[in-house]
Amino acid sequence: MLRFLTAGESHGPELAAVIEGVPAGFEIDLAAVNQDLARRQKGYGRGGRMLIEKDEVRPVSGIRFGKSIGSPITFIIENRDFTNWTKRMSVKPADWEESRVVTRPRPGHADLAGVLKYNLEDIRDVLERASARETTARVAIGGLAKQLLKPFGISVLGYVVSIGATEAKTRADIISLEELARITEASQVRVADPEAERKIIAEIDACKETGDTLGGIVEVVAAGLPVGLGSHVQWDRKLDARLAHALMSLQATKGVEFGIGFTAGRVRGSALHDEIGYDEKERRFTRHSNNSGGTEGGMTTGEPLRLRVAFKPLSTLMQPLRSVDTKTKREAVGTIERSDVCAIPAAAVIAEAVVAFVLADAFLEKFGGDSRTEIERNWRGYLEQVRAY
Ligand code: EPS
Repeated sequence: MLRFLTAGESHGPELAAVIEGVPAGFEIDLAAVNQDLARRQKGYGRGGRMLIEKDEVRPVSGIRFGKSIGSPITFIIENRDFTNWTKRMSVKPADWEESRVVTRPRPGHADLAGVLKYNLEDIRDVLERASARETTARVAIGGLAKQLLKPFGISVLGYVVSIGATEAKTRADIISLEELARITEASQVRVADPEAERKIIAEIDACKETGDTLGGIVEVVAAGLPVGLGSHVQWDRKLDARLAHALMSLQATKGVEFGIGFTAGRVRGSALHDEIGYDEKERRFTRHSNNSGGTEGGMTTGEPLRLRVAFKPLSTLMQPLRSVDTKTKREAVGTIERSDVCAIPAAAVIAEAVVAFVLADAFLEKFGGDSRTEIERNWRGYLEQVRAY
């Protein structure tokens, strides 16, 4: 239903995103999209690049007078850093310089597999696109997706659970997503736990000192979902599978888990499954727990969606690991590129965006129509059908 493509190199002139399948009649708040882009730029542990960039979308199609018109929406985002890279990222053959060619692949990066696969001499041809700079476009797309969900009472939030070995309290006592959003937004590392925040900042400083990097785990929660998004009938329609696919496509992702995740493989069924109840007043089925993370049979249960994503530490180390020069085949160390020590606070915003996109896609699939009015009619009718069941 909803699909997108992104394009652009990290140090090229611009990034682009084309989003197809946005129905007509949705108010598009560009300031909210830009706010998400600003959230992605924040976070303790970022390198010098974020001081150069000020990410903002330039919409060039699909929106008129503040509303979607049903045609593809295109966002352009400028790479301000390009002015420092005009020669190195030039499209002109005459600008090629042998001394600029990158030949020392970084362990953990797309560098080596990329040059071998595409038969390229310069690792830069691979690293520019493999770069997590691309996630800027995905956050803009997610920002748009959130605006398709918001009128139907669906909200999505990403925050940090752990960085390195330090785990933050997840604050199960905070029940409203708005409150959790406010608290994690105020944190330099997007956690809801000041004690953990202090430890994490100290750990990031220690890693910076030794030229090392840090990974972490983020959690995404979505509230307000109706029962029945996704489907049990076919492998590629299962919502959790679609979410895992989208999340695993993020740079540096190593794992995704739903609800209690891998722990599900270590406990008995009686301790795991979420027992069912019924609220007579509200006329709705309820659950006594949410260990599933809000999906069963590849469909939403109507409980909040809760998932976690593990990201490995960044592969650009200022104290580089052993590698081999692809030209000389002699032992060398990985290339040093300017980079971040830790990008996990940004990863939380990115994972949130990716989840919002998949949910918007599943929502449109269920209630599909060409206009907001049509979707709203289908949505109301379905909610009444479920209540009357
Ligand atoms: C990245 C390397 C760094 C990061 C970049 C991702 O860029 P640079 O080499 O220009 O300093 O800052 O992330 C972003 C630019 C961004 O917007 O998130 C990498 O190699 O993946």
